[in-house]
Amino acid sequence: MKEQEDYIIEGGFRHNRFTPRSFSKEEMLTKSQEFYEEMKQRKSIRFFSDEAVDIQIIENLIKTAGTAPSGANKQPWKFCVVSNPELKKEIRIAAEKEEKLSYESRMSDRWLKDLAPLGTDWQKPFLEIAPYLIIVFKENYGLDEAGNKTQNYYVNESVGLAAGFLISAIHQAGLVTLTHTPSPMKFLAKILKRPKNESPFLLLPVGFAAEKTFVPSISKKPIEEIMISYE
Ligand code: IYR
Repeated sequence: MKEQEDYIIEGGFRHNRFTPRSFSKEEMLTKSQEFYEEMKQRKSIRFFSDEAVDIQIIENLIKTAGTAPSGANKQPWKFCVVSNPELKKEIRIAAEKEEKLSYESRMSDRWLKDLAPLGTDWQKPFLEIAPYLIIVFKENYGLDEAGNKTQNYYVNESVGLAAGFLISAIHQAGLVTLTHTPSPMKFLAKILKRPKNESPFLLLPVGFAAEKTFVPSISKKPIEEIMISYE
């Protein structure tokens, strides 16, 4: 019997043999159903407990986010993991300053009305209470060792995908989060001393929900509304 090659060379570049995972039709149906059942339990949580979380879990979550696809595999993301209480406090103060202005004068009446069912306001105590804040940064361009600019591609799409992987991993690990976007959020780059090629993308407090947490009674659109079939 001829040995299968582990890799080939295509256009001068190595391509490794891909070993597909193989499941029966029944297993695939069960797995897809179970994954859906698991993911539909995910809720955005705004009330956190201060219970500690093992940093190894956080590292696994970020490794998972780092497996996301990205334009030309540039992986134009950075994940700042903040557990330092002084830094968390500084972030809370800066975020609440912007959010207060937004809620009181920058957001339209229509926007405030759309947000009403979520029960949000400018106060963000979770920024100090959650054991970790993961601040996702996008790299608008890269910098090589010599400090020269390199090109990144589809940066928003790529970082959005990585953030989706991260949120799914957080949920799968039994933790909770909130996709928080203080606006404007330039203060995060300053507080965290990020280089000029990076801008803040999303802030995720990560931890456990506070005891007796309530979440908005909102629902997701049914399949008929989101899937359009072309047979
Ligand atoms: N950034 C604000 C406001 C806000 C905006 C949207 I759109 C939301 O879905 C939720 C909140 C805040 O974090 O409160």
